[in-house]
Amino acid sequence: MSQETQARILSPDTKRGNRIPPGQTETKKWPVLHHGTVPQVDLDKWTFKADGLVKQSIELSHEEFTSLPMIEVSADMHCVTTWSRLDNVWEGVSIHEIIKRVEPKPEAQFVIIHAEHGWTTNLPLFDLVQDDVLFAWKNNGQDMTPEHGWPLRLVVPRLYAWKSAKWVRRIEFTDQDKPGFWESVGYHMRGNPWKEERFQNYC
Ligand SMILES: Nc1nc2c(c(=O)[nH]1)N[C@H]1C(S)=C(S)[C@@H](COP(=O)(O)O)O[C@H]1N2
Ligand SMILES: [Mo]
Repeated sequence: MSQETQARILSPDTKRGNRIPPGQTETKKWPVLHHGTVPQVDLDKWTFKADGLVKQSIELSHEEFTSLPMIEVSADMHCVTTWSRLDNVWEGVSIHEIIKRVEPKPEAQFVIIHAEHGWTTNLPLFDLVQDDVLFAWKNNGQDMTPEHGWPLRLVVPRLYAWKSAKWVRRIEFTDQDKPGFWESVGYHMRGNPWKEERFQNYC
């Protein structure tokens, strides 16, 4: 069973006077966007792993993961295809719960997020360890549908939403910034919507 919510966090970007980043348009709907098909997930076989350059790798069952302390984060969501959906309330497990269990080594400056079907995305460790980053299975009071990433999705509110991996299964801590799925076809290695970091600049 899930724990009671331990903390309510407001993503700092929700306090901006103008909450819509340059080139974005607000949508009230919640579009579904991803590469490939929605995975069929068997919760009995599902595991969450955190490994790589860490002091202690972990592997958790679905029951173990959803028994970790929960937080609630209010945050905006910005897709690089130009839609922004404001005021999402996400519920799940803070990134800090994972970080304190694995203890990344000092050389681990980047992470690769691994999702079902081998889909990946990369980001700097700095952006992952912010207080508004969580692994969520609820949005606005309800369990997410499989289309939106159930049973578990990463939410990194301050970067473009392609970093918020749906169907996440593993975090790999690395010392090199290796491009993930979209990054390897030209999307930005960081993806800050306020700087319009949509694509890499190739020389
Ligand atoms: N596993 C996986 N996660 C993914 C994607 C994907 O292709 N595969 N697409 C990303 C993109 S581009 C966006 S905008 C958001 C969309 O989330 P939503 O469908 O819940 O709105 O999921 C992100 N997470
Ligand atoms: Mo996106």
